[in-house]
Amino acid sequence: MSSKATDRVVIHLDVDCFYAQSEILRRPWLRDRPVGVTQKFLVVTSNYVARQLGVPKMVPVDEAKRCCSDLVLINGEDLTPYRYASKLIMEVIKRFGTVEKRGLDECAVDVTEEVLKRVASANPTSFVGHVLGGDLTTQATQGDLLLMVGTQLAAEIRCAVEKETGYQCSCGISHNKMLAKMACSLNKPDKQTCITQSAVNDFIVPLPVRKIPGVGRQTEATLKEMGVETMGDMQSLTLAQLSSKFGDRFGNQLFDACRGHDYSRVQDKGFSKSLSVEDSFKPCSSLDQAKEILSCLAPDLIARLDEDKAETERTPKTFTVKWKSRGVWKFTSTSAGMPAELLLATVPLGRRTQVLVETGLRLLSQSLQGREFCVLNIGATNFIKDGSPSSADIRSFMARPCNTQSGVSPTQVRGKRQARIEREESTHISKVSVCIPASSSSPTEFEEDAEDVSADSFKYSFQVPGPESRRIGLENNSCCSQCGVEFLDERTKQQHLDFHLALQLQKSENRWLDAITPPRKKRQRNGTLDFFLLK
Ligand code: DCP
Ligand code: MG
Ligand code: MG
Repeated sequence: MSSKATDRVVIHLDVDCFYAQSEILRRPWLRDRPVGVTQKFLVVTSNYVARQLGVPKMVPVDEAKRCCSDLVLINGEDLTPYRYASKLIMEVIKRFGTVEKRGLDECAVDVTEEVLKRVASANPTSFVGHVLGGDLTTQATQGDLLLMVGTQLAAEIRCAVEKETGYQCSCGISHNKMLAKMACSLNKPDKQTCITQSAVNDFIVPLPVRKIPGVGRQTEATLKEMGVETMGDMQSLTLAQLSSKFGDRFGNQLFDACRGHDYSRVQDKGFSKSLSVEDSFKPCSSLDQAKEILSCLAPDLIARLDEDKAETERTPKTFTVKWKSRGVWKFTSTSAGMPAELLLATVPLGRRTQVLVETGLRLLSQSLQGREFCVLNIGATNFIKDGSPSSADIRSFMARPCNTQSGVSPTQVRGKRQARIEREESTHISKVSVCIPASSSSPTEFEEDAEDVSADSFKYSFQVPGPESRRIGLENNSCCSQCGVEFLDERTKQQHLDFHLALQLQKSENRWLDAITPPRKKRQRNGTLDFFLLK
């Protein structure tokens, strides 16, 4: 056995009956009663009292009620409290090592560093919790000693999580992510299990291949054709056989996995690359039904986008809609530029929902072409980090749409940049005038055609065709000429064009600053652009 296989300690944590615990923590009087959490017609999870009375996870509500007439059912369709709890729990766990989140209620933690420190200072002699691996008192290997300390740490983590958040969870401890996860589910709730290296093979041989991460129905079916149903069966296949069937990468992974090896590191993968919400329902094909479903999903996605924004300070650039038909495993995916209004917390929820539904319907009408669908997923992806001077300024610009009549007159503010946007009624051309005073001077009045780069202040102006000028014939001209984004209506069109206006403004200013600012001072230029919008 290579030392690489046993030199790390990984703990997998999974919260016990997560949604049910969350509901019970908010209603302590339900603690000893059987509780099921429902989404639509399903009990998605049940507490352990209910499980003992025969109500497992993921059963139809009717069936659950038949098993246990006393079952207290709580609607769990609003995921907000669970997401919040998840965040709190993960924060606690992060103190103990590198955390890889693997779902709302579970994660892997690499605790090797802390374990090595502790092993160096005191010789461990016993495990905490359940252990697979026979009598270790006489012949503990170096790997077993590491795992012993790992089990102590696991107990500490579980204790900290419960003390600080109220949630009980179970843990698996082993030398890699795959084994730790498998160990975790062996004893629940509020327990922990360690799989030592000497126990790995006996443990793994009878397991069905589906237990291997990445093995889904399709791979399972292919393996079955090859006469392989268990991990033990798979051990009889050569690396060449597996690679020729599944490709080098997956073939290698399978070859290792059926021997209990998993060399993938625990990685903090940061924030998820996409956010989405999903619903399944009876097959339907009409756009009216799609509209109804989209309207239900929209507030949830919007809430998640707002939460994500608050937590991660990033902005998604792409809006996605995916759907699939009954009996089909793969989603059909379609996407569009993220409508700016959808992301603005200052826009009323009703309006944001409307924008989302309209965008979703437009995508679906092109993609569905009358076909039936029974799962719909809407989401956001292509996140970019906020905080660069330009995006921050564009944000504030967009928060004050240009079509407001309540523009503020430019005031003589020392040291602040000012921009003035004037809409010419007759030509529908907007003129943007910018004045950037040097710190020693007050801004002077804007001048006609100012293009004067003086030492005291900088003034320039440029013209952009205003939204008004493009209003003529929206049907024929419903795409942005600058980036191709489609406009849904006049309002989104105007907002989008204002976005380009702000971008142009910022670019011009940056170009100028780059030209005139000595390198030492360049970094200081991320002040706020003040927009004084005149009509
Ligand atoms: N969940 C869901 N739909 C699924 C699977 C899970 O809504 N198909 C939700 C409900 C669970 C939560 O995710 O509470 C966590 O999933 P787990 O599989 O970890 O299940 P539990 O935490 O409920 O129970 P356990 O004690 O077995 O971990
Ligand atoms: Mg769980
Ligand atoms: Mg889980």
